[in-house]
Amino acid sequence: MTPTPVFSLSGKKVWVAGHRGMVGGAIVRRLGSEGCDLVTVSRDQVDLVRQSAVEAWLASEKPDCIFLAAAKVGGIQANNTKPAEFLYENMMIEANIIHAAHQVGVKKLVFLGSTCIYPKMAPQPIPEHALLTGPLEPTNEWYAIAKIAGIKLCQAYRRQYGCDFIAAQPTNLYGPGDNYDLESSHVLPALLRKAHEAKLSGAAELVVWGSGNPRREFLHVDDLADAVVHLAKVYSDEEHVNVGSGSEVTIKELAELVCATVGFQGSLRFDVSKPDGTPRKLSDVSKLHSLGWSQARPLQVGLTQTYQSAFG
Ligand code: GFB
Repeated sequence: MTPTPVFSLSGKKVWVAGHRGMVGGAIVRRLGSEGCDLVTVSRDQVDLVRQSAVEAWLASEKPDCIFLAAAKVGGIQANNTKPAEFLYENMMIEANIIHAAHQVGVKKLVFLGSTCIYPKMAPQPIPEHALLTGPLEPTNEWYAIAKIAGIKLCQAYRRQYGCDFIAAQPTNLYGPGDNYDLESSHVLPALLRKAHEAKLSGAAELVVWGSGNPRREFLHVDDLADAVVHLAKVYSDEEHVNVGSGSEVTIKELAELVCATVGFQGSLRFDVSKPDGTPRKLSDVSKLHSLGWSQARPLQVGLTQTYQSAFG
């Protein structure tokens, strides 16, 4: 059963922070059917890491609602090798926006986190209350700490000032607008590109980082956008909400699925000099389902759409 809406987007001024990114871009597309007045701003105009720039922008625009999708993001290698950038930029962006949103009286803010906020050895599927119950996965603890701070900022501003700020935790995402750079990307776009290029060059094998044993859950970014717009309308509480598909595959299974989708018939070679990262992170999505959202498309469907739009 869909809960009664607590916030209407219709006719509201809505700022999507991070609209050039994969997530922000998907939220902009999704908001196209909500009848709201959408505003965006480029990095050249407002550097979100600078507090004075963010305060001036929000004081002049005074949006009713913000989707906070702006972030420094990357795959396992980028996270592992640029800890300062991932910690500093993400903390600054979210602190600047959340504090200024409170100052100008923003009525609803949706903060986007990540499932890497959970302990490395969290129970599976991971319930929301597993947050801060154990040590983090070292390859992405910098990003995770920043995202945990973002959740806590939403909670603190709600407690102290009564702000209707909520947090959603997306699982591993893919889809239009993804990063296909092999050093800094996530696994799914990396494997799509590697398989495509291997097919074109007639290569005999494709290199997969790590052992292939870690398990990951994947959600198409348009499904994520639909879920967070739904949460903006129906959810208003302190606890963050997991947003995932509820199903997982091993990296080896993902690589096989990608090869079948692309039509690459060579073999897989596992490069164990590369890190595996967290062994498993499957979201417990029962809270999201109880709030009336469970529309995730199957991985095979989303993978085929993504391959066709990126390389077709
Ligand atoms: O997607 P990914 O980079 O990030 O890697 P995480 C997931 C798994 O895929 C790891 C393996 O076990 C990688 O070793 N993998 C195999 C590959 N081949 C490749 C490849 O060619 N490229 C990449 N990138 N991986 C990220 C976090 O963790 O998840 C972020 O670092 C964020 O902070 C994001 O939370 C959602 O899933 O390990």
